[in-house]
Order: sequence, then C-alpha cells, then structure tokens
Amino acid sequence: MMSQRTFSIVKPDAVRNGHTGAILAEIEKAGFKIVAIKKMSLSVEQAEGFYHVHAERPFFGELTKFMASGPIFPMVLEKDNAIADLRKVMGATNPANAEEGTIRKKFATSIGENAIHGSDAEDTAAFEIGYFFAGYELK
Ligand code: DGI
Repeated sequence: MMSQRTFSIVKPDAVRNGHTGAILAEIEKAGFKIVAIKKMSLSVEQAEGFYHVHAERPFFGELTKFMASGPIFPMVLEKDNAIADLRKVMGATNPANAEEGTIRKKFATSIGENAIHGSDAEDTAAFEIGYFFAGYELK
C-alpha cells in the first residue's frame, strides 16, 4: 500500500485528562508522520457538521455536545496504509472491547468519550481533512 493520509482528533476527554502528548507519542511510534495539527474548540454546530453521517443515531446529541465540550487537536497523519493502520492503533470504539496496547484501551473513558477519532475510509478521510484544514496547511 502506498503512502496515504488520514485524519485524526485527540478528543476533549483526552485533552482534559492530560493525555495529548502520550497519544501523539503512540501515533509517532506507530510510524505516522504528523502532516498538520492545531488546537481548537468546536461549536456544537461545527461538531454536528463533522459528524453529519451520525445525525440519525440516538447518541448524536450526546456525541456533538461532548465534541464541543473542550479543546481538541485535529490532525492529518501520513504513512503507508494510514487509514487502516490508525484504526488498529486506536482500538475498538468501546474501550471495554479494545485490545491491550491500543490508544483507547490506555486512554479512553467510555464508548462516548473514547480519546481519539480516526477516519474509517478514503472518502471520509478526504471530507474530514477538508473540514479542518486548508490546502496550504498540508505540505
Ligand atoms: O469510528 P469510531 O469512532 O470508532 O466509531 P463510530 O463511527 O461508530 O462512532 C463515532 C463516535 O460516536 C464514537 O467514537 C463515539 C460515539 N459513539 C458511538 N457509539 C456510541 C457513541 N456514543 C455514545 N454515547 N453511545 C454509543 O453507543
């Protein structure tokens, strides 16, 4: 698999709990290059736009309120097979089901507050990178 870009977020729970640096270290240890990163906070409306594919889910309100609850670090990551490999490093959505050594096993609180986001496919990665970063920020 050739070099590929994916999109990730250190979520508000992980930032609040002081795990940002440890999560970035795990990501770099796994061989990802950090192409772009910034610290910011989302409004509820911005979180709704980001998670629009989940709009009909029962947890949508809780999810978007949580994502707007404090600072986050959105970032663009690059390596061979980045999308699938980041999902492996993240672990299962519910930390109770996440494998030993994964970021969610180590740092997530619950299924809703699970420390990290990672794109699940090429089309969502492209949408998500464009939602947070302008082309001139991606070198
Ligand atoms: O791609 P993932 O982040 O692993 O998971 P997903 O795309 O199925 O869901 C997106 C986010 O929505 C997930 O990271 C946390 C939240 N979520 C998913 N299922 C539940 C949930 N939040 C709550 N409160 N309850 C759920 O059952």
